[in-house]
Amino acid sequence: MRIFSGIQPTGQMHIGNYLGATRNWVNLQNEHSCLYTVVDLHALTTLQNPKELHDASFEKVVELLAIGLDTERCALFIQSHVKEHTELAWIFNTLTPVAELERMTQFKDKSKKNKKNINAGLLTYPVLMAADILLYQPDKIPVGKDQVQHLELTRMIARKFNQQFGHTFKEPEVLLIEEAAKIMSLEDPKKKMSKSDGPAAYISLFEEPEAIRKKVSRATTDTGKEIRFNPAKKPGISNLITIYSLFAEESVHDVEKKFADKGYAAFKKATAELLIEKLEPFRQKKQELFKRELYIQEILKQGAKRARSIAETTMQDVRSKIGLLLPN
Ligand code: AQP
Repeated sequence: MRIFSGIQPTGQMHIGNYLGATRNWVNLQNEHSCLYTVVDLHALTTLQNPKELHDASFEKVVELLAIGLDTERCALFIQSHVKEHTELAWIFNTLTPVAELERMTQFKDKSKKNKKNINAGLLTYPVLMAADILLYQPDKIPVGKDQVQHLELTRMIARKFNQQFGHTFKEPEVLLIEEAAKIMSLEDPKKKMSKSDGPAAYISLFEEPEAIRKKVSRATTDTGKEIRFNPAKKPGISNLITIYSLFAEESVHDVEKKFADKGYAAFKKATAELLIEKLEPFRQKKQELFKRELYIQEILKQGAKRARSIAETTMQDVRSKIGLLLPN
């Protein structure tokens, strides 16, 4: 099976990104042919500071290696190193109805958050994402729930292209980790955990122990005092139970039982200590890897080479199918 996925170089990876998507990337590399990319061009829709984008792209690669991606077993590359992404995105732009893009939840959310810069890239983001994916003809895409709508659009674009120009693209399927598909904000547990809601909303995977203690202890909880999983009535505690259960690798039921006679304060303390223990190796590895710039550059060179070889084959087929006059 071929697996493909991407992550934006905006801010540090948080536990929502990890539990919902990137932890699965690490597991999948053992059994499948995996391509993973840091989508720097996507980040331009919200991050237009050259130094920040440059540094964040390098940092994201370091983070992915720190959590366990092994480039002997997967290809890791930077989106902009493979030019075919933008070429295919342009072609897909001409097939995608604007109305479909305007109804995307992420576009609506991000337009609200970026009122001063509602650029065309925010609207066409899912078209570039469709190009990222379809270039590699993957079977499955491991993502969090927030990306499912974009995946449906990707499948629609693939179908439309195939109908119009002859069968070219596979329709890839989404791969969700059901229990982790949507980790919620610590501040407002009715919203997904998101970097752009500010540092109190999320826990970075590389957060200092003291900050983890503070953030968990301040996490919004609900009325009552029982540790009971009920996302509708107790969204705050349920979110913490989910986080605890996934990091401890214990079922939700076992977590409820373990804390049955404890209050919120004791449960939060235990959750913070568990996170500190589980995240410490990532923090250390990240510090080590930061110093190995040449090694990282070599990894990215090899990753792009592997990605390009697949992307070029797809694009040759696409160019000829849509009737572009090919150079000699
Ligand atoms: N809260 C979440 N729960 C589960 N999965 C999540 N993902 C993101 N948030 C959650 C998944 O992480 C992968 C990488 O996502 P991204 O690079 O698109 O990051 P993002 O969605 O932009 O993350 P943020 O924090 O929400 O960033 P901002 O605030 O900048 O928009 C994807 O597979 C995503 O599903």
